[in-house]
Amino acid sequence: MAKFVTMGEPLVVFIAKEEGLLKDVSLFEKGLAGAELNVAIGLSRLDHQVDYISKVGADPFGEYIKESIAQYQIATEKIQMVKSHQTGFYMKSKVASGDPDIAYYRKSSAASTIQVKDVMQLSFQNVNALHVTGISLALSESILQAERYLIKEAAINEVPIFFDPNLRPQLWESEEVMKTIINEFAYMSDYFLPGISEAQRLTGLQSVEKIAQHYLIHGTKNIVIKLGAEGAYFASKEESGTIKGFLVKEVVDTVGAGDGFAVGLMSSLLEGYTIENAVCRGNAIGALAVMSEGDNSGLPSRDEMEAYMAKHCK
Ligand code: KDG
Repeated sequence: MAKFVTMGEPLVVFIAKEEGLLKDVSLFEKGLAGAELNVAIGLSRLDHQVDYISKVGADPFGEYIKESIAQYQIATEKIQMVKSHQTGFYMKSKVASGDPDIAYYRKSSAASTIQVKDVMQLSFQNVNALHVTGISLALSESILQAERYLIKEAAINEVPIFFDPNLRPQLWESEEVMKTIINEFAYMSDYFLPGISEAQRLTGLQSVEKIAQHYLIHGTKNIVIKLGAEGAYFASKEESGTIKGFLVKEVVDTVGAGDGFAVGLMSSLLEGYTIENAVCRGNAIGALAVMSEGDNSGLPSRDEMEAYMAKHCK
């Protein structure tokens, strides 16, 4: 099994149990969230090893996150608990269709204080892949520098970099800064995993072929563009193609679908499967993720994943 490294902000999520505006909802369920943590949980459910680097506050949310992570068999040694800053959280509405409303409470959170010195001891020996998302890049200058340090070290050590832009415009100071920094990381990545609307926003281009060409010319080695229910398009200098998506009868919650896709794609590639299988596994886990309301509660075990994929993937 492979060893992955990821770094980011874990959040507590309060999931509305009734429809309506967040300000009006009184019943919420507590859960674990954070894009990189969702990915770590998904990989660990498939029996891969994950080093998750983060910081939480020395508060009840931080304790809840650390204890829950340990239950998923994810190592917690690289999660620091600090007294100086609090753990972030967010609220998520319940909707009949489309994306839910969200409200963040994460400014100056503990994770936003991650800095280069927190990751300098990390060894890339025996690491098989680095996972990075655009959410961390938006949190603060210090975590941005730490992510830059990680991708440079990964490149030096020839460890493949998987980068999901996870655009969160509300976390960035401006659209221009967001596009510039996200594209800087995209051009350095071995696998860049945008959704189609994210890729269009980042490049101003419309078709998957033109978008792929743009990134491949700028240095991205492989691009996989998520097309929602349509599946996903992949391209490298050598090959390209589209892999059909899975039919989901009832979408419960779209948050976390992209993380599920990343889990499927990365785990399959690192297990030695083809890009076609990897994209199909990504589509499968993305579909499973939207069928449940938690940000990571739909991520499958290996048996569940295999049973679901059997009907559709080669
Ligand atoms: O990808 C899912 C994440 O969006 C969610 O778990 C919360 O990390 C989060 C964020 O910043 O939106």
